[in-house]
Amino acid sequence: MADAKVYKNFINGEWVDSVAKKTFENRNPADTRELLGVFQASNEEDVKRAIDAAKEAYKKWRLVPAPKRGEMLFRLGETLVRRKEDFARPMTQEMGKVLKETRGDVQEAIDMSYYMAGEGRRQFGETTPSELPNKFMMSVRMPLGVCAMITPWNFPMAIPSWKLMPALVCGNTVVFKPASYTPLSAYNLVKACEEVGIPKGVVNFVTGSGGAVGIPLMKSDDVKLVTFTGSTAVGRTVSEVCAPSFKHTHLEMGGKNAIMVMDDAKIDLAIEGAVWGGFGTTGQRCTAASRVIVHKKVVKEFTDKFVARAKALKIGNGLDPAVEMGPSISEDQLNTVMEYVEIGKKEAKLLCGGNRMTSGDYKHGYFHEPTIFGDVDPQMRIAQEEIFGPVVSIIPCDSLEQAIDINNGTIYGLSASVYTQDVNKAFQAMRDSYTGIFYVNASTIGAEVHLPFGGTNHTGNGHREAGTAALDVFSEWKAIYVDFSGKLQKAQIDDIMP
Ligand code: UN1
Repeated sequence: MADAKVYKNFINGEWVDSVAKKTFENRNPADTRELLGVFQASNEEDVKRAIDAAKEAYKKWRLVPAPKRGEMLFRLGETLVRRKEDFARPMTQEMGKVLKETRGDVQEAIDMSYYMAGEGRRQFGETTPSELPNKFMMSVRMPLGVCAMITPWNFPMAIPSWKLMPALVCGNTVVFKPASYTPLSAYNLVKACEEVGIPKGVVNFVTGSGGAVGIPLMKSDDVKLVTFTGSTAVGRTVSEVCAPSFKHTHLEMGGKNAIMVMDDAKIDLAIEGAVWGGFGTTGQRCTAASRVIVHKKVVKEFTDKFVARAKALKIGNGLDPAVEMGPSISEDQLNTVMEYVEIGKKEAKLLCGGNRMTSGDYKHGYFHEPTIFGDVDPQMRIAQEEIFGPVVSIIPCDSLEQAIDINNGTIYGLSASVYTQDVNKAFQAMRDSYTGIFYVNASTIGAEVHLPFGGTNHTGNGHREAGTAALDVFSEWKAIYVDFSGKLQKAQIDDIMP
């Protein structure tokens, strides 16, 4: 601990210690002997200072022309491109996912920077004819003010960027509380904002727990919007704490996503998708494919090949280029995985995996074998509840209609996919799956930044991030009427027909 780097909060353009001078450690989940840094365990007073700074900075930032704000985001994108490798490696160290994936995570932040930079010159409103003569009508987007961002550890730079870039281009200022497991990637993003000259107070960064930092953000009258990505349980708290003041909330929560494999599917392709969707990011994506619904005619072939692939996956430290799957993020998360494996063993048939890995170097990390259950009934707990780990359930089905019913039969609705060669079936599945994202002949993961991202039911609260949909979260519409007739005109009342 003596020589670990100490990282500070960023408030009003200054790097500062937390008021209480308390800190917490950031360790590598693949090898907990490795201490990556020490971060500020902030409290309500730190939060207040950050909000005050953001409120003050908002006065000027909202008046900076949007194309100029966009240019700053473009420069931020350029910086992230240059530093991609510098940011991907520490992300693998603090989060555990393999280097290819952390490069992708930084890339998603780059994509979002460039995309939202362009919105600096769009943010289109509408003009429309008035029912009265000599009257002009238009709608414009206006910023909200101070936005609080509470972000998860599974996409330590990508998800913050989904929130930060649209918030900034719309003219808001932000207080950013990152997940305590991945504060280093968040720090790197904020540092890049500082480097490209985003004015002081526009982006503030406060690390610490949900209780000490998150709750005061949600309760502050000066915060206009809380944007949160994380578990459905915490999302409910955000919703409840923000409700009394009618604060805007944007919530992205759990998923229990399914791949549907029809009897005419290209089975090997579907297996590639199931391996990537189920075990990529160690199953720790809200878009992970934790259910595979397979037509009975092909379920045996699919299962045999899928299990063989899972058993062959190379597990380890994500910095090793040969490794395909890293650890779980924490002891707690690993315990959750192991509890669900125990539940699964009672409910269904364990086909492979099922154990924590403790031999050799594994014993210093939170590693778990890729695990597959077969003959799973759609109502079983392992098929209903989000596990957020490398555990996949195979659910046999008789038809596309039944597969779609099973797909729709959870409390979530983020992402789903179908593998079929029949265009009619593909369109039917696209239409009838009640999810925010749908794929044909691809896995449940791989959303790009320029289409809306989010889900139905308990996955979200009706909002979407990314794409132009994000602008609807981070701005409010203002309808403007300009009467240049020089006289009182009454809408809905004056009869102007000759
Ligand atoms: C998440 O799962 O939390 O589509 C985000 C994907 C990624 C983003 C995932 N582009 O899987």
